Amino acid sequence: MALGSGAWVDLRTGWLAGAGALFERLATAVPWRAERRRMYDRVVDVPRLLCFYASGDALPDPLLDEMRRALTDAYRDELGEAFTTVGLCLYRDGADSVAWHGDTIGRGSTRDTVVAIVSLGAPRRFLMRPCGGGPVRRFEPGPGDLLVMGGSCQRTWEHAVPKSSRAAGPRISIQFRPAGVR
Ligand SMILES: O=C(O)CCC(=O)C(=O)O
Repeated sequence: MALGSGAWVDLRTGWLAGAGALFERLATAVPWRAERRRMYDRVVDVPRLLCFYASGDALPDPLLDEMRRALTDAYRDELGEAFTTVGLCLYRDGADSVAWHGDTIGRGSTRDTVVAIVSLGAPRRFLMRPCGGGPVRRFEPGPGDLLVMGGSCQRTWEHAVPKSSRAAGPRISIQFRPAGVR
C-alpha cells in the first residue's frame, strides 16, 4: 500500500505459522534487557524489554534464521541487499509502548530502506503518521502477522506502538533490518 512521499507499507496477516510456540520459546530463551534513557534532566525506564542481534550474532531460535532468509528473498528487489540484524522487543502489557519515531539511526535517515516486523502474542495498535503531521494510519498486527515498511518510510513517516488502556497481554515484535539501519 502506497503511503505517499515514496513510502509504502505491506501487511500480510498470518504470514508466520507457529507464532504461539515461537512466542513461548523467545519469552524464555532471550536475555531480555531493561534499558534506561536520558530524557531532559532525568533518566527514565524504557517502557519495554529489548534484545538486539547485530549482523553475524547467533540468533536465539532457528526459526528467526529461516524468517530472515525468507524475508530477504521476498523483498530482494526493494531491498537490494540482505536483512541482517534482528531486534526483539517485549511489551509486557498495555503499559509498555514505543513513542513516535522513524528508524533514522544510520542510513535510514538519508536513503530508502526496508524494515520488516513480525508480531507475536497480543495484538497491539501500530500507528503511522507523516513526519510533519497528517492523518494517522492504524494497523493492529496480531500473532504471525508481518508488517513491512519500505521506500522512504523511515524518513518521511513515523511509527509508534501506543500504550493501551485495554488489558493487553504480552507482545513480542521481531524487526529485521539491513546492516546500518536502526
Ligand atoms: O513493536 C513494534 O512493532 C515496533 C518496534 C519499533 O518501532 C522499534 O523498535 O523501532
